[in-house]
Amino acid sequence: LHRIPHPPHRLPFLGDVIGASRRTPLQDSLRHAPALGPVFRRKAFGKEFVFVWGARQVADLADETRFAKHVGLGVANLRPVAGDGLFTAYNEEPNWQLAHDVLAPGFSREAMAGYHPMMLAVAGRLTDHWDGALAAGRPVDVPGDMTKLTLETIARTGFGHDFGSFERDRPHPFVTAMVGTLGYAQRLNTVPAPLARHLLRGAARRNAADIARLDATVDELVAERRASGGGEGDLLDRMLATAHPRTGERLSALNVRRQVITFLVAGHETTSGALSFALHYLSRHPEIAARAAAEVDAVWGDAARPGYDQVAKLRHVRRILDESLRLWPTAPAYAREATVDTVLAGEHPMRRGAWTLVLTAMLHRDPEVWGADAECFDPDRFEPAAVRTRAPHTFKPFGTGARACIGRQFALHEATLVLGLLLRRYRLVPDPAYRLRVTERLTLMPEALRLHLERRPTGR
Ligand code: MNH
Repeated sequence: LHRIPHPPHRLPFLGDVIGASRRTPLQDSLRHAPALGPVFRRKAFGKEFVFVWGARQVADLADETRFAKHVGLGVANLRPVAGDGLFTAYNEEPNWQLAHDVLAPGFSREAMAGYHPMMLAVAGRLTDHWDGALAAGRPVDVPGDMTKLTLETIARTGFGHDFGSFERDRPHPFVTAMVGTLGYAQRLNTVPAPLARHLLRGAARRNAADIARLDATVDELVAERRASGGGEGDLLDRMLATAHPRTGERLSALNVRRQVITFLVAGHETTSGALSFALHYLSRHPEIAARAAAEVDAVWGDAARPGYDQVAKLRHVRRILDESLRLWPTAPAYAREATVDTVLAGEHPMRRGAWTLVLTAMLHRDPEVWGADAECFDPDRFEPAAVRTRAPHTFKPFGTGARACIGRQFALHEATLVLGLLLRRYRLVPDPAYRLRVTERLTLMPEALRLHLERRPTGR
């Protein structure tokens, strides 16, 4: 460990806190990374972590015979919220494999095609809302509206539930509680453990109230479904009624509660951020937006309701999403632990159980992988020919291995569909004074992003 570089000016006890901010721990790490190199450590607020972002080292960490997901830091802090739900379960917890096997068919191609009409309907609520803003000459609140959209999408497709997000002036209490628990989980990382109980006493009380609110929302939604008897064939039906194909085992009532919270949170916050960053970049690159809009016109024609198969054909729109997730992977890091005594990338000895954080956001900006213009937005990096020549494991917005994102196709279908609809209908006009600032609450979101809209004359 002592051979791994760390920032200069380390203070006794407090560590590397000079220039560190509790509100932006990830962006601080990005600032330190280039000078410290592909493997470095930071000590702040009583804790020391090792970060990895070099392509060679990240590729080695993807070896599932020696490494696995580590439930630590932000993820571990969410255990009181999400328990042994899929995202926060320990690898060896039996409910992980059980829930994974029961829920995986809910993300098959057929299942996704089944969600498509509902996704379209929710997107229609968004364009109604945006048409209203356009008519009134008001700018739209991009992150706020994308959060409404993605929450409604996962709630309706997965659970047959309507939060009424677009009818509300203020976020649904479920969203406020969720934002509260994510923020709290992040703050726990920035307070030395022995002091946390004292420093965060008030916040801990609010967090308990937030968790109670999440539980109550979910219990209500489950009770509704039990009363109606199901038959929707959605995620909730699978959770309540599907037995494991081999063992016949079912999810317990308590575990169902954990899974519903997990999917409602994991299923919308990151997709909302991805869409928001994409819309920011599109507003700043009108030539890229025009090219993508032309693709939508060509592929969709003037079909009022694009079909499921017409979404994956938007290759350029999809590359815009990939490029946004490269610069701002909205889940900006993931943790890996050694499952055997081993040596990372032939250099760093790790004992079984030792762990490290993969800084995806930095991996995605490594000039050795992405070139000298790595900081620039350029969707052509994801042209097939360019992808083929890049080393494997250099683009990891959805994590890696057995514990990688189960909702990847869901998110990409939803986001491509929505970007397609928006690009076809509107021209996005940025506020020239806006400078991108990024809010961190475990996930990333562009702060206070507002855009003006114009109707595209040819667009539907
Ligand atoms: Mn998602 C795991 C990123 C959308 C449900 N997700 C992960 C991981 C990353 C991730 C990274 C791995 C974390 C880790 O290793 O600790 N997820 C994203 C991003 C988007 C996203 C960037 C959108 C863009 N995720 C979604 C959607 C859903 C979802 C949509 C559900 C509908 N994700 C999950 C679940 C897990 C997960 C569940 C945990 C999977 C497991 O461990 O088995």
